Amino acid sequence: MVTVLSDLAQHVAKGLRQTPKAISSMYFYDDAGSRLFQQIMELPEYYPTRAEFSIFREHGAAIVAALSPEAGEEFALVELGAGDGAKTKLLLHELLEAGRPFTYVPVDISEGAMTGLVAALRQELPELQVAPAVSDYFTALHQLRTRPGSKAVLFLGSNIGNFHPAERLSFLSQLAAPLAPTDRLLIGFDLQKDPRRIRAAYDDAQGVTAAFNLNLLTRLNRELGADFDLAHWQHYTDYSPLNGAVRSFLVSTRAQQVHIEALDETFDFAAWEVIHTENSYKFTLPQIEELAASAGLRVVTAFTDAETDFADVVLAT
Ligand code: AVJ
Repeated sequence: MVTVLSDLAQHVAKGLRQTPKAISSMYFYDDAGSRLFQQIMELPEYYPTRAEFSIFREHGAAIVAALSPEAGEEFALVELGAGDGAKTKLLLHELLEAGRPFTYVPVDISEGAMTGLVAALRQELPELQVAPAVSDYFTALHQLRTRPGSKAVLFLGSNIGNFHPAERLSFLSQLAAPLAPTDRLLIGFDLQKDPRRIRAAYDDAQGVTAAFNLNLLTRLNRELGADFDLAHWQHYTDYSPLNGAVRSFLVSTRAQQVHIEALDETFDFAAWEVIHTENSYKFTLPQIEELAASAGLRVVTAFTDAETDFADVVLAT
């Protein structure tokens, strides 16, 4: 019998056969995961969203001016990983007020998040032209290459922090490749700061981040017929100021076996063995400059909040 395995099944098979075991944070975002991330953004410990909000409130007009082509030419505002688009709405308001002709192209991997965003935009900004796409980043990059006309690409919220350093550069180079000289890229970077604040942002007191991480196992149970018993798994996270990486893990609190029906395979977990589920890198401003230069991009302008917790950087080829 030939079985066609889903992307998720193939990824999990590979990730759980390797040492250390790992599953990509991309798979956090089923509809429940997207809703949990929206709750994370409201947490007192999770400062990045509020910091980026404050940058957009303070510098929205300057950001919009740096993003849109001068001649009043029609352009596409493409947002990768749009989520609930809450922060982007500030920029959309600014662009509409400035009378810039554009179409908003939100891209997100979660169908539920996209449906919610489109409905909210219809309501709040009925004059806005929206062309949504439900896809992962790689499909989105492909569509970007084939999209004619001027564009500005948004990659906010420190989503870039999820990439390993090597993948980060290759992703950024691929983002840069289809850009014409007047096109722009706006990227949000979480900055290195008090390590205790960073760690707390990924291990909140209410346990919402734990629920977000553990939801990955619920997803595998539902979508792949796995039998993870959530009573024997824990969320754990650490931050290293040496490389700026927050790493998140699911910890097996006892020796156990997990069967995954879709793979027809049983996996062994030793007591305290982990599944590495996420990296969230934090940056310094010199690192951002260096990254941009390596990808063949120049920094047009960079905006930070008053506490220098976060940076939104406008880049061009
Ligand atoms: C959506 C990738 C920006 O890394 O800060 C939040 C996801 N993970 N808490 C981040 C996340 C745990 C978030 N990003």
